[in-house]
Amino acid sequence: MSRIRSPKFQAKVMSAVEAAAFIKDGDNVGVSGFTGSGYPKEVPGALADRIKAATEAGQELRVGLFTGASTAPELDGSLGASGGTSFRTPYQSDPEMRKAINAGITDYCDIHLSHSGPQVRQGFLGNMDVAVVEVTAITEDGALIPSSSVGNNNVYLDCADKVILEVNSWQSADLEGMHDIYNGIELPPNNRPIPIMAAGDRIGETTMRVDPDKVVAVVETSDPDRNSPFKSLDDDSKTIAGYFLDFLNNEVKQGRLPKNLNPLQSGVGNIANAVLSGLLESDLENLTSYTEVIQDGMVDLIDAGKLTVASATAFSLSPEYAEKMNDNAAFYRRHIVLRPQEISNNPEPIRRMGVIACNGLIEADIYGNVNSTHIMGSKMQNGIGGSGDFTRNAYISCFVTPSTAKRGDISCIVPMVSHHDHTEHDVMVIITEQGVADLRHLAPRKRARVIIENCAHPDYRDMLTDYLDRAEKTTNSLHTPHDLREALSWHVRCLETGSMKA
Ligand code: 0RQ
Repeated sequence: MSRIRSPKFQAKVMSAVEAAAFIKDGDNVGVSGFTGSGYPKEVPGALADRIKAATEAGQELRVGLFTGASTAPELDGSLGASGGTSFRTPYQSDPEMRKAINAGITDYCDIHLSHSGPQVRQGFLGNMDVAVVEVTAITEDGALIPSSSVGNNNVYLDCADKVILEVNSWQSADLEGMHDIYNGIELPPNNRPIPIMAAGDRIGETTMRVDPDKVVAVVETSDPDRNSPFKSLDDDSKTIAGYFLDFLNNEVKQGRLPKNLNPLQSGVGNIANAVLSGLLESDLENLTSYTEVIQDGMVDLIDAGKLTVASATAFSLSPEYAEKMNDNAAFYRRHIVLRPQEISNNPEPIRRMGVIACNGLIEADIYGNVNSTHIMGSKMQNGIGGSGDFTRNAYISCFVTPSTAKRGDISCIVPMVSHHDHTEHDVMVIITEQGVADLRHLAPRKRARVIIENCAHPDYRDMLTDYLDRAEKTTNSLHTPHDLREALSWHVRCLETGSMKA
């Protein structure tokens, strides 16, 4: 059966090149795509070609690019390399886009994922000119069946003047029914409570709406999502996962968490995936997840019957698991709900359900402030993504990281973070392969000793202790002792010599 069941939409089928011609210089373009899934596969490449041709002809063709989160080489890669992206928001992780951002070619506005859709609705980010959204199918009456991510699609479809749809037959037709599209978000003062009481609650419709008169083009594709494989689990990741599990088990023992825990949120990356693998080997049962991405580890937990339901906005699967999802979507849709990111990352249900958040970091300081986004204070890595949405509102907020980076040359525990994303007020637990720092109920000077003792790598412990001792002396033990002359000399030393040890 055709994936485009509506004759009205069938009449708008055209090539990607023809569709991309609807995008003009200066347009803001809202595209689908979240952590390598559900992004348009054809139109961005055609747009990048137009940008290159325009540049060669001495003409200006630059666009503002709005997504759900990170995408893939066909989108962020090609548009980043083209030099034609004047603005980018929110999370990204593509090397070409990162290069354009750090070179100042692309203005990057690193917005919390839960804020990005609402800020478009509110008009804070300018007019939304064109939406380019991948869907699995279009029904007879013009409803859109989402694909492997929802992200901000509903927002871009609502707000854009023109809409281009990519219908992707690689996505499983059985994804139909997995999504929960809530259309109840209004602008203040008309907003209403979001009626989600448990991770698996369904409160909306399984399809997205679009005004058919706004749809200018429909493009067909059968290209797969480009998800990258996770690295095989190394010893440090396994150790970190073990510490996280011990911590959770102790919370259960102390009566601070129920036996099946509270809903879990798990960030992107290899360590987050390792943590999920650790849960697989644990005795924990009947787990739930209220998170933003479904990773391989979560699929394993569903298969093992340990995770009853996972709510997210997207898949973030290895190629092998993406195929598995495609083959078995009819089974998984009984356990997975994919929602718009203005719901999956919304502080209200996260706080109400007492989500346990677990995210990666670049560096943490001895007081528990966290930098998730910048290398050496200046170079953008990926962005804050959903880590702030979950960390600030979690029942228990955890960060997991190896204690060092760059083969041990850089300590991930530093005197003062070189960029602030999550403050000490939001960060409850830090875990490295060295151990766990439970910061709850600790005042700053005690936090510092615990973080150095339990989380810093032994190669850096003495240096950090020495810093703290001297800072206490210099300030006469004020509330949060810092020697401001010394604090950032760590990073300066590393910039000059390539190593903090030098
Ligand atoms: O550099 O790429 O040159 O090798 O930073 O580090 O170890 O690969 O990091 O994949 O675990 O991600 C914070 C980036 C960690 C991620 C971050 C260098 C390191 C490497 C990447 P290379 P790793 P991971 C839900 C939640 C924000 C968004 C978020 C992230 C590169 O977790 O993007 O949490 N978080 N969202 O060598 C200098 C240090 C360093 C360092 C690492 N201290 N100093 N370089 N690196 N630590 C999902 C979404 O929101 C969608």
